[in-house]
Amino acid sequence: MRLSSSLLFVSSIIYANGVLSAPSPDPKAAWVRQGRARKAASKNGRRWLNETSTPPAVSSCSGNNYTRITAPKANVWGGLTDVEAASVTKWMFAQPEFNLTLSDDAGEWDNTILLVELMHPNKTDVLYYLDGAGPAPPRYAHVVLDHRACEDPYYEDILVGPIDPSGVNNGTTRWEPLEYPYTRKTAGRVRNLDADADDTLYSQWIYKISATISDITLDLWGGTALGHDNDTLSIWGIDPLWQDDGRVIRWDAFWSNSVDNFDTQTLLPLGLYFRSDVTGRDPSQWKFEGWYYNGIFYDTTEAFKNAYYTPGFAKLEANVEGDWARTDQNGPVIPLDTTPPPVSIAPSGARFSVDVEKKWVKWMDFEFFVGYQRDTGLSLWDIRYKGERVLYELGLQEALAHYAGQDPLQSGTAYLDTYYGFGPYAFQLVKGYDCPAYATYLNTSFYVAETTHTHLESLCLFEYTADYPLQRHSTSNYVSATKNTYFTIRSVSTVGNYDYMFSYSFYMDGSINVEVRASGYIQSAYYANNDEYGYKIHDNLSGSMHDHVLNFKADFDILGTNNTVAVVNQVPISTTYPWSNGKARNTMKLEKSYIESEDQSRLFWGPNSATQYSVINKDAVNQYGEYKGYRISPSLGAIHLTVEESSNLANAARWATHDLQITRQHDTEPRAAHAYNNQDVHNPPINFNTFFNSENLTQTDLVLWLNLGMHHIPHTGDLPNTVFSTAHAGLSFSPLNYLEGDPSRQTVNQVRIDYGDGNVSAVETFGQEQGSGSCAVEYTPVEADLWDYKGDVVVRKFPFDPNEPFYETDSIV
Ligand SMILES: *[C@@H]1O[C@H](CO)[C@@H](O)[C@H](O)[C@H]1NC(C)=O
Ligand SMILES: *[C@@H]1O[C@H](CO)[C@@H](O)[C@H](O)[C@H]1NC(C)=O
Ligand SMILES: *[C@@H]1O[C@H](CO)[C@@H](O)[C@H](O)[C@H]1NC(C)=O
Ligand SMILES: *[C@@H]1O[C@H](CO)[C@@H](O)[C@H](O)[C@H]1NC(C)=O
Ligand SMILES: *[C@@H]1O[C@H](CO)[C@@H](O)[C@H](O)[C@H]1NC(C)=O
Ligand SMILES: *[C@@H]1O[C@H](CO)[C@@H](O)[C@H](O)[C@H]1NC(C)=O
Ligand SMILES: *[C@@H]1O[C@H](CO)[C@@H](O)[C@H](O)[C@H]1NC(C)=O
Ligand SMILES: *[C@@H]1O[C@H](CO)[C@@H](O)[C@H](O)[C@H]1NC(C)=O
Ligand SMILES: *[C@@H]1O[C@H](CO)[C@@H](O)[C@H](O)[C@H]1NC(C)=O
Ligand SMILES: *[C@@H]1O[C@H](CO)[C@@H](O)[C@H](O)[C@H]1NC(C)=O
Ligand SMILES: *[C@@H]1O[C@H](CO)[C@@H](O)[C@H](O)[C@H]1NC(C)=O
Ligand SMILES: [Cu+2]
Repeated sequence: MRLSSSLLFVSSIIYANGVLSAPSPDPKAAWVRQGRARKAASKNGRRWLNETSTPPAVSSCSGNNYTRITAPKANVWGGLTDVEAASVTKWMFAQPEFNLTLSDDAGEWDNTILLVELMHPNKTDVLYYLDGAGPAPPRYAHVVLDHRACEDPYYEDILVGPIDPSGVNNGTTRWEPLEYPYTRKTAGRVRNLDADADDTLYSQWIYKISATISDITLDLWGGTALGHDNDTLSIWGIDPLWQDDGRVIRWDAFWSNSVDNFDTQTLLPLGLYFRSDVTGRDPSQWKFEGWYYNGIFYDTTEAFKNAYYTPGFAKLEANVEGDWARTDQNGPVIPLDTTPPPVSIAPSGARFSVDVEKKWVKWMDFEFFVGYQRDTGLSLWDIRYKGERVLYELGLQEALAHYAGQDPLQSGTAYLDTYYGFGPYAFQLVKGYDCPAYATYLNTSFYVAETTHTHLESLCLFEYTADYPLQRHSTSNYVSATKNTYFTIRSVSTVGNYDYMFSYSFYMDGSINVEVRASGYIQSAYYANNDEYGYKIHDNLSGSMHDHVLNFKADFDILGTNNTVAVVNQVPISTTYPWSNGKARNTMKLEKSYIESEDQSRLFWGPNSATQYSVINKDAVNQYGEYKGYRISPSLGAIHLTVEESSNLANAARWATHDLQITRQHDTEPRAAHAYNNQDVHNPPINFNTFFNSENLTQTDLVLWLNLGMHHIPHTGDLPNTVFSTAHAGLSFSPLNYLEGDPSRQTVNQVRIDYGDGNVSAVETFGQEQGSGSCAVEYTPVEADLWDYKGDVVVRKFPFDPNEPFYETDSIV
């Protein structure tokens, strides 16, 4: 669910301001509404930062004692400074052509700024800066405007700059439409379907329809959805809206409200749906188009009512909240479960180094910059291993949750989550639960409605020692084993009902893992007639099958930018050998080839894991004549979308059709998807298909686009929440003939025990420091410092007000 109201904080602000809490298809507009509501909210309950300024206690076991370092170069992906963001915002308001209204004051027919963030510079310029003698690339802001003061509302991406360190410069700063990173060439503009059906008008529309059958909703479920505070039902619907034949069609459904603070609504479908044609901004032109109930479509309310009041009409039962839907402890306590489980500690504190300001991290032989954006959240840049760049860029591009079902709501749901954004929903992490308590936590920031929100401690960095060794070997006279200590950077984004955990991990053998896990509430379906689309998981509930597909960009640079993708296939053969007496031997061999061009670069992992793909550099040959490279392997859940030619998505998610896709790097193709692809699915701002135009992929700069995900068929174990243990997907990048041997031999965190005749003759620990790093462990099983959990810090940018930060947490409800 991305659309419904609930009892969370945001909707209470909206209620407080008297704005309807109805289905918001538009989170960016929701920000605007919140902006408008902010004054009301501040009266009751805004917490100022100065009220809770107790510094968190830092124990010596904490990861907070990482070594402070200074990055050798600027972080050109690190975001705008407060001064830059404030000056760009001020400059925007000074340009008459934008006709901007402050978000706090804006209505549905005013132009506002939705986003001000750093525009990533072109790779060409960055490499010149990082590797050559070039200057730091000039800084530009990416600004997104919401043009609503017109009949045909549209979003507009523009570029503003260059920006001096002290802010925009009145003399040299210009703006221009941002077009080059998008495949659609319409001056950075895409229509705004959300303004078409703006919230207030749309709420009025659905409640008017709901009112025509309130006799039925009262009879079936004892409640109504009329936009009143005492509603016990909610109405919300599909995303994206249907966009065929020049019409904009919505399907909406009735849901039971949760009866407490638990976010249970997506488990409470009621099985009644209605269709509206909401084309255009004039509600007098909108059309109600019918009801769908228990397998029958009624094209008028009259037809539905006639049927309903005909004796024998089958009335379906409601799904209602109970403990089955709540996440608190439930069921008999398991013996010994009340005693604290084992925990990991870091006896030497943090064994890594961070430049907090430039967001540059070094652990063992790895180093990288951290980037952060509204659409895609965390990304890693200039990842180097042993001083050599391995990846220029690694990060999420888009996340799709494509549902299917007999009913129009499930069938019409195909969330493209960067529309909502991963940046704004990466909340403060829970110490000791989301990450080890000793982890280092960093803040992230994003722009919304003339303010910058900061999510405190929303990135965590930590080392962890796995419960299995990286290496071991036993003989009759010695045993050798190596600790498997790795380093992880992690964030969690809660996009509506679902929580996505992203982890990038680095290992002593030179490998890098990308993992995504999903938890939170499923979006379920009404059970009736849906058994081909899910399991029955509660009284009247279907799990509602769906595919999660998450696209990652991996811009490899193996010992330079000129790389090639090698394919090594293991194949069964029957062949004779000079020594086989002319008799065929049934055996296997390797077939080696290369991906030559973009005509053959949209790939699947292949059956039986028999195909190995790697990025190699043909100009980097090792001492044995093999090409140096990194192998790309799925560890679990490397999938693509099951649906072919999706009716919901058309061209909006062409990246989802394969497992692994390779293109030639272009500064004009920085991202696989655009946050507004769902606004025009037939002609989206970025159509990934158009990246493939037969370009040669031999020894050139390559980008890999890799899909991870889950074919999720929720079962009873998904209630109340999906669990991270099974909803898990991962990829591994590992050195291939890249180094002379296994680099993990360098670690001293290994042991060799010589033994014989029942006696140990030697224990070799290779210089591990005995007795050092013994911090005082004061372990408090029920973590007292969880009381430090705070939420977002907000700083106003226009007017710029750096000295009055306040707390305010927003979620999609
Ligand atoms: C904190 O700052 C706000 C804004 O400046 C002010 O209204 C409030 O009174 C301050 N609170 C305390 C406890 O000083
Ligand atoms: C630009 O110049 C005008 C007048 O010279 C000044 O009022 C304004 O504050 C300047 N804007 C910025 C962003 O510096
Ligand atoms: C500017 O926006 C306002 C609404 O905020 C609108 O009434 C007005 O017509 C717009 N002006 C122009 C020149 O488009
Ligand atoms: C980035 O590269 C594109 C394509 O070459 C070019 O159009 C654009 O102006 C460049 N952007 C900057 C900020 O240099
Ligand atoms: C719900 O609220 C509406 C409007 O405030 C009121 O007319 C109605 O009687 C209330 N219904 C119930 C069941 O309390
Ligand atoms: C971190 O704390 C541990 C334990 O007190 C200490 O051994 C280590 O030297 C500290 N590291 C840094 C970088 O200060
Ligand atoms: C995170 O933000 C808080 C509040 O602004 C600040 O005190 C803290 O130093 C920041 N942490 C880091 C690591 O920058
Ligand atoms: C719905 O749940 C009720 C019990 O709450 C049960 O009696 C009924 O059979 C269920 N309906 C279906 C279609 O399974
Ligand atoms: C990459 O290869 C092209 C031609 O194949 C060559 O012109 C270019 O110099 C190479 N680039 C690098 C960085 O070696
Ligand atoms: C790609 O370029 C390489 C090197 O220039 C060349 O040998 C090869 O034939 C080209 N491949 C295709 C499919 O054009
Ligand atoms: C272990 O070594 C000691 C002397 O080094 C010897 O006396 C003893 O027999 C050995 N133990 C076994 C079980 O062989
Ligand atoms: Cu799922």
